[in-house]
Amino acid sequence: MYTAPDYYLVDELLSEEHRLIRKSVRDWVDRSVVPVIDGYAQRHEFPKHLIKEMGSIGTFGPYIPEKYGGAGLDQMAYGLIMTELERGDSAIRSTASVQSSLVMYPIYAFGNEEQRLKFLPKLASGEMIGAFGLTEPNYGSDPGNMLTKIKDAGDHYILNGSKMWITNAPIADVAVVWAKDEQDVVRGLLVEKGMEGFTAPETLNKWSLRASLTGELVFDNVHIPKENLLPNIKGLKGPLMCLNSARYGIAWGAIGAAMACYDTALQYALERKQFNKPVASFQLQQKKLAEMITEITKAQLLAWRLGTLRNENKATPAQISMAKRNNVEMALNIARESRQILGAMGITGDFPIMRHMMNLESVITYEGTHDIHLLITGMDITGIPAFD
Ligand code: TGC
Ligand code: FAD
Repeated sequence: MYTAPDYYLVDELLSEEHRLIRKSVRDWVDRSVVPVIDGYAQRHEFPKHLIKEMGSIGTFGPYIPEKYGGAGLDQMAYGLIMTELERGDSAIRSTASVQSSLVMYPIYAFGNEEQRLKFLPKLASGEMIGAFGLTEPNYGSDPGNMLTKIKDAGDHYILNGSKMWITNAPIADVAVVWAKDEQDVVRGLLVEKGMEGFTAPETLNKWSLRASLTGELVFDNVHIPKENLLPNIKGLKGPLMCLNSARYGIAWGAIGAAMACYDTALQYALERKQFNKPVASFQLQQKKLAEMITEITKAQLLAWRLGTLRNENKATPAQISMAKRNNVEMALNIARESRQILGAMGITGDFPIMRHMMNLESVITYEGTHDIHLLITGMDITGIPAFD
């Protein structure tokens, strides 16, 4: 039975509505994700059947207005949902992050009313799946140098190029794709499944996020109708604004993975006996557990404060970078320490720790690597960009 760590009574900082939302997602994760997710990860398979359920419990676009199928919730609710989903598996949270922050958000924020009405309700319900194409084979941390291009051909654009490492690409009905126009300005496009010249092959043999689908987006002279251009954004700040929202969600999500590992390790250490004593009675193991709960508590407070700043529209991108970087590293360290507390049992799929640890190796790289977020903090405090 899972017990959510709350050492500093952070729950008291939440509203009754927040706690109810969290409970409904927590119950769903216990019912629908926890019992099956190890099998999907072992088989390197995405649990596609969960998508509609995720839509029905409101995990897609929770902060998008109800008019467009969202739940009209605040940023704190979004964060709490992400924590619960990632307690199940980072793949499940990834799907919700991409759908909410990287697909629904840009359509809502940068799209016109027709685009909003056409896509958002179906994305909210899970009837449609979205993907976000920014990273390219040769440009990951440095998306500003992207090679994917659009050319104006009168009543349509012609799109050429490719994107790599794209979550949900192989099953996406619509992809928000970032490409440069003939003036070298980054623009956002809605590329739909079935458009001629558009393919999305799967990326196989991953050791991380095995229950998530990853793929490429390949564009070979794809004709994009002009009405599929996102009209209200120009420049690299468009995709980066989407990343602010997704990185914020990851800062909360990583806490869920850390909590699952800590809770598993604590229970195991209390039950497992060596030298006629519970493993939890040894000082070395208590040090590990005590440090874990300390780090989880700090991460919770960071996320909570960031949530209040987001609700007040005051959170800066650099503050979000700090929380994403800190909380993902915290979760990865806790996964590694927890794994050791379980000894050999820690490497099996009977416990969630190894799966979380391997997933977090992607989480620490995507949405901006650990290094890039440090450089963003460095630039923020010194005023000097050290990227190039
Ligand atoms: P730079 O010149 O600094 O900025 C270009 C323009 O963007 C503005 N800007 C931002 N705007 C909003 N939010 C932010 N976070 C912003 N950061 C920068 C900036 O003010 C400027 O605006 P303007 O009006 O002056 O043009 O850009 P740069 O080329 O030097 O790059 C800066 C850098 C390295 C920080 C940035 O490019 C970066 O963050 N790189 C990391 C790339 C990244 O995070 N990729 C993620 C791909 S998506 C993904 O991983 C999804 S995983 C999903 C899942 O499965 O969960
Ligand atoms: P690179 O940019 O090549 O970096 C390699 C190394 O160099 C890193 O350690 C990096 O920190 C370091 N480095 C780079 N630049 C600097 C610098 N200036 N100073 C110091 N060190 C530097 N992208 C999408 O667009 N959409 C998605 O849905 C998506 N999903 C993903 C899913 C998974 C499972 C994974 C693993 C990735 C996904 N990505 C996605 C891509 C992800 O965002 C990129 O992998 C990430 O931004 C890093 O780019 P890269 O892998 O090309 O590494």
